[in-house]
Amino acid sequence: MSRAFRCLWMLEEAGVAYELKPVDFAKGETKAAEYLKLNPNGRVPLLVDGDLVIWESLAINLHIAKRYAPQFWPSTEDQQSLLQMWTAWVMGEIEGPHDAANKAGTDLDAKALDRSLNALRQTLDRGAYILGPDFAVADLNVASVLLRPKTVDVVKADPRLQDWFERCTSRPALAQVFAQ
Ligand SMILES: N[C@@H](CCC(=O)N[C@@H](CS)C(=O)NCC(=O)O)C(=O)O
Repeated sequence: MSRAFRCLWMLEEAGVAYELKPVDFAKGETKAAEYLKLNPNGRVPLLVDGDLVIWESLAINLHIAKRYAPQFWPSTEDQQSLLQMWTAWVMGEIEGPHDAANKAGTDLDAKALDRSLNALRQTLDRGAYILGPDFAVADLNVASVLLRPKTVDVVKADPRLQDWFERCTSRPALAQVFAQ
């Protein structure tokens, strides 16, 4: 029940073997000295992959896709730049206001969210998925941020967005994560 599910989803899509080490932030385990050495932000998720220690859920996903799942990684530099754009967009435009509303204990501004989602509508007018005809890490990153209680209703209110969202979130790899 944390943003770690995003990375588990990516790992399942990639079909790569991994070991899940639960860290209970409610019990302060992310603020323990040993954990802070790995992630000075004191947050989950965190991935250790050989010598690489990487945090930030969506950056972790870019790493997993790039290293282990070429089928989900864009083949051209331009597409890779667009992938970075969508990842930055969903963090700044969608997750940022969501977290701010959570912290303030207020409702999310659904109208503002709906306006932000115009960017997604526009790109989905051109293809079945964000960067083209196939599901890829851009879709996983964007859908996984939208898969939050306050945003999901706004997404599902629009049939075009809902169709893409359902295709992403009904993937067996995500079901596998929730079955764990
Ligand atoms: N931008 C970070 C946010 C990480 C984050 O806020 N994680 C939460 C759990 S979903 C956490 O560890 N909270 C514990 C805390 O802030 O003390 C990411 O996407 O990885």
